[in-house]
Amino acid sequence: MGIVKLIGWWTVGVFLSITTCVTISNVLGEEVKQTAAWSLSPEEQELISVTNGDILGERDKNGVWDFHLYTTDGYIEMANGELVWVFGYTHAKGSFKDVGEVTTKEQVEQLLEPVKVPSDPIHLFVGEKARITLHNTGMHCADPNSGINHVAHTIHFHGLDLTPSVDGVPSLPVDPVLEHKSFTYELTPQYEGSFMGHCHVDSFNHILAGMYFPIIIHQDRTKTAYGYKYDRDYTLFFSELSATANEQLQEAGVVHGLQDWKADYFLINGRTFTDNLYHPCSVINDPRSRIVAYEDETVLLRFMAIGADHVFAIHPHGYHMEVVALDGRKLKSSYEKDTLCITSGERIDVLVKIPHFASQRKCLSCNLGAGVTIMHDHNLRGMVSTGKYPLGALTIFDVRSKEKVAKPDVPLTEGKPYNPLEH
Ligand SMILES: [Cu+2]
Repeated sequence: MGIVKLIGWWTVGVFLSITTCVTISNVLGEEVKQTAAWSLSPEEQELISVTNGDILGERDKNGVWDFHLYTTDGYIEMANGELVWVFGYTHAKGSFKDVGEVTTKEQVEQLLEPVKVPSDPIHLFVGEKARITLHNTGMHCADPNSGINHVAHTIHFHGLDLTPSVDGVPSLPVDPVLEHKSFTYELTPQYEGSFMGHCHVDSFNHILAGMYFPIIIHQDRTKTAYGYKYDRDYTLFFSELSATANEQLQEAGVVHGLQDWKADYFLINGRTFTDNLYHPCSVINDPRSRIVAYEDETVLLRFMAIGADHVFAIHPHGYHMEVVALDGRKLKSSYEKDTLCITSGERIDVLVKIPHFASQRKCLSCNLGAGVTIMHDHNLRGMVSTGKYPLGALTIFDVRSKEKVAKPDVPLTEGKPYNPLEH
């Protein structure tokens, strides 16, 4: 009962009757369309399956992976309708290609994807060299008199064991990337695992304003991590965001009383849950964050977190998680948890084994059948954004029965014709 109280009976009902039928099919349809639009080669298509649909860098004739990241600012829309000014990394539309130096707001809008928090993951491979070029396009939506204009940025590759020249700490020994300048970081990953990139200039303000992204390093082209096989792979980045502090940076360039910094939003992959299940900005309408899996499958979840002081306590209903790696290193022996604390800078990789459910019962918050269960921050501060509950770090396991896949010609009991995009 306590579980149901957490999100309310109304939400339970709507979950079961609407979400899995309508909203999810729309999102999956969009994913397929997007992949088609990229016109990928068969090899690239295979890699996209390893990266769970995330786009890859370009590969030059010597096999070196090439990424071009651009720093810029802009607005992200939250599920409560608020537009929050952020700055962070982005890339060319639909790719990590080099589109030259970008210096004006018009060029940003024409050539680059809108800024996201966190920005898109970078996928690398062990032993394969990567060149990551950072371009600083400047700020384009800040007050002309704000001190945030013209600031420099870097990329710190958090968790990678690298030489100081590519460590991204300003002037140790490489100067940060000034406005309208660029710098190329070259590295060859040694270890597979889950890592993150973030700016290291004025770190408190730049990171918390939005300058961070996941880095996933694969051992090979198969769906394995740390020697474990998995069927599906989700990266869930938990973070804090203060619209109030960001607004002060946008207007003045300094945050007044930094010791009182407080998160207005607690995010999973840049979004909050909201009781409007149709809202396109909700965490469960993000295919990167809604955990879709079928019976008998093994799901790899890569948790990572960044923030000022919040400790997220990740709690999935209906499943225990097998912790297989901490901070990008395989554990000598795995262990099981159903509540996992994670704080700024940490990465925790877990496997969730979805049982073969004998029944077709749909159930919220129990493991009696395929269906929807929630996973949320049990440190309940993280379930309250802008003073409202449950506007916070909550997503769902959307577990589907294999029976429906095995019999595509049999209409579902709801009377709808079978649509592979829906199931
Ligand atoms: Cu920066």
